Amino acid sequence: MHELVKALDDAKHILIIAHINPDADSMGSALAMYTHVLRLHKKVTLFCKTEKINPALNFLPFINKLKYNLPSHYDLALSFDCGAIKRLGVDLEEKLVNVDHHVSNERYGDINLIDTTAISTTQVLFDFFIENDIKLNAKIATCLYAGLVDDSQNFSTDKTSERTFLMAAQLIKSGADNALCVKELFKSRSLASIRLKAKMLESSKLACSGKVVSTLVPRSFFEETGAYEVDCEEGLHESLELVNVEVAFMLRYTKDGRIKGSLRSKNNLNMNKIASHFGGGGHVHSAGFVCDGNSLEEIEECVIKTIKTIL
Ligand SMILES: [Mn+2]
Repeated sequence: MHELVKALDDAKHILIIAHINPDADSMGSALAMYTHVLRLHKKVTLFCKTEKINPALNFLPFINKLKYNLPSHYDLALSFDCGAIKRLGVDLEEKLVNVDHHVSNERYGDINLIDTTAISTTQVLFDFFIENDIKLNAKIATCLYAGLVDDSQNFSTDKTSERTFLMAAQLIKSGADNALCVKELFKSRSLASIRLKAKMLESSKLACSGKVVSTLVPRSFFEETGAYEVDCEEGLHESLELVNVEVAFMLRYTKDGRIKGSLRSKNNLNMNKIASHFGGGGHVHSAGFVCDGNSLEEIEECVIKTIKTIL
């Protein structure tokens, strides 16, 4: 029997955790497992440290069950899509299962279900369900599909492969709602988010003979537009589409005054390596970090210097 199947069998109260500022992959995989555990008639708690999650995720089944405080007792915890344990935002004492696909994963779990070749954490979980004859229902399929479609950017990233489409086909067959996922994750936006993107693109600068584009996002951009933090992702993705650009990065302040960097690349330029230089990590094409600095400009200079070493 798979060690995770046994752990789920043995547990009485299961804690399911999505990482800080969860995306559709983290929340989708967490909710797919949540839905499965409900079928096992076990006590289950869904937890995330972030209280204001991206409203685009509100369509996911059972998202209304999300709790922001840890239960006083549980005997098994599972984390989803979280490469570094500090991104869970809590200290855990019980047995921990780490389900993920980041190359930078720290293998912090008592059980580590990690496949760095998977395009999404929902793909890691999908494989686990299939290999262990765990039946998918429409709710589970939609949750898994949400992570797949979001991490592959609607089937457009370099990692998109036959395996991606085979999984998609099987999920659709099981009742996944493609139209709903695509509408909520890619085709719904606020005017505030479009105004934020305009400001971002206006302030973007090219470096390294046009191979690098950097965008600094001061707090005032959010205040002036009313956009959410998560809304700046799209401007970053679009800046990577510029001809000749191979690396796009963005810097902004976190709520506690630190500096958050997000890096995206083409041509297999390793962003995990750049992010790890600043104490972060992630994937080859997509990585991030949080560091301290006097200004966005100061960190921008350091990041460009570090990127130059791999161009
Ligand atoms: Mn992911």
